[in-house]
Amino acid sequence: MSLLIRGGTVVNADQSFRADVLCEGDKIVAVGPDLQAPAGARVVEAGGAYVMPGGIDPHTHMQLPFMGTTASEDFFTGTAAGMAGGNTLIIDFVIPGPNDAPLDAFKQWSSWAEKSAGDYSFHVAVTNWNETISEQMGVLTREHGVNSFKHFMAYKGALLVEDDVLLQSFTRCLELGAVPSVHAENGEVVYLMQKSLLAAGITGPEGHPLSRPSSIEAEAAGRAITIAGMAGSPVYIVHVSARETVEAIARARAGGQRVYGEILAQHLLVDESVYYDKDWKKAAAHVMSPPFRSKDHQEALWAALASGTCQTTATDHCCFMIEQKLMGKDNFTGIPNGTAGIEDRMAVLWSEGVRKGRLTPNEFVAVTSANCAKIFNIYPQRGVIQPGADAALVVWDPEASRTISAKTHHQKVDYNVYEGLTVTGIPAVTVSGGKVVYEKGELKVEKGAGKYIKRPTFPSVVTAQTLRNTLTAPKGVKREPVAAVTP
Ligand code: URQ
Ligand code: ZN
Ligand code: ZN
Repeated sequence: MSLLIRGGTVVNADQSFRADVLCEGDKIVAVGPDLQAPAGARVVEAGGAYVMPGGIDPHTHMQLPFMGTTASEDFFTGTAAGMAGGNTLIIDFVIPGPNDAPLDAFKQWSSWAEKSAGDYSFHVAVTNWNETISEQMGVLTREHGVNSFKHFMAYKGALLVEDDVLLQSFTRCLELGAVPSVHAENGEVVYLMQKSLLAAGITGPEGHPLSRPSSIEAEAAGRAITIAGMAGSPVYIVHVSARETVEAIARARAGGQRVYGEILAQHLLVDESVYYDKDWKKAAAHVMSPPFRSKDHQEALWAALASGTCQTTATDHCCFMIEQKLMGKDNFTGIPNGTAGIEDRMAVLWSEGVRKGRLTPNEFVAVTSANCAKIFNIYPQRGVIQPGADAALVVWDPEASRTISAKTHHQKVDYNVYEGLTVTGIPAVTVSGGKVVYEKGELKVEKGAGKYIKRPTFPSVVTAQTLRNTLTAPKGVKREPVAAVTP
């Protein structure tokens, strides 16, 4: 099946140029001016719109079992909603329980993901430490195309791992050529803060941000960066939400450490005032971790993207219906943490970022697709429009507008943190697997059409770091054996 996207302007992270794009099967085969459409080809007239690599969302949790319930969005509806927003790949999280074997959990998530409409990949969480886990991390990298492992420093009693696990797992990641990532919040302090807030009678959603201020995110991020420095591994900080965390990453990067930062589109626009809404349901709908912060953090996050201190954007798409949020109606610590965003991330970033001069169109491609592809080692298969790349792209209409609402979105959740926001710059056509899966506002998806995308490990990072470690290792001192002290 041939597909010719004609008359558009290709926008990659490094350059923009007028060109047609020809796809054969699930690959881009030609990019250039005045391409001929093969007989029987489907032709999409881009009419001057932008042709960009499909978005990659490196942080989603489809149908995640969490806090006594299960996220309402599944792999079919979630990947479909993402493609309605121009996103053509998710990297979701396999999260074994502390006593589960990672391989068993990987098989479980893989079976859930078989229904995906769009392409998917998996990070695997390390929620405990022992020989089996270390060994199975190797099997996951060698046999299953996993090259990234997640560590929660939050959620005491559920997912939290201590510093000793971080050091051992980061060291193992370096050995394997894999990227360790962290959810950086000091879970011990959060736990105690939650208890004292409840004891003081604060049980509403406003207790959530009060229990996890930006300082305990920055502290945990700094700790993870220090431990990665000891291990000699890279480290990827997910959902950076605070100015202090951006500063910690900038300091480490200035010192030559391989530290990456991810920013959620929600944290760029939504602020902590939502938690003080008189309507409990509206306040609870916004409970996620890290929480939404005061507005002054938002400029630091935009600057982090424009300056390259943080490289990727994501959504942490983890949906719970209002009915589920009511589990915490008498105690904010019972409100399942998570919000939606996969359908709106790219339009929000274009409308609030590019149109307001915070990002160039090329930087937009970098932070929504190319940088993620590079960090997780699937570039140029993904993240660029060029021959040989996957035919996973979006025809972007920079002048079209829509108003975001839970009443019209494709996400399986009954509220939207961007409710009522009008965005300018939206997908006209989304292509996945070389097929048109979204056009004229309509999804044309097929359950199970999504493919699992393997991500190879990074031997180069290992070699470079090992070399640096040996070069900087202190020389040993030759000493005479010390005679035992005679009593
Ligand atoms: O912490 C996460 O990333 C998961 C459990 C989603 N929930 C959230 O509040 N971010
Ligand atoms: Zn998290
Ligand atoms: Zn998450």
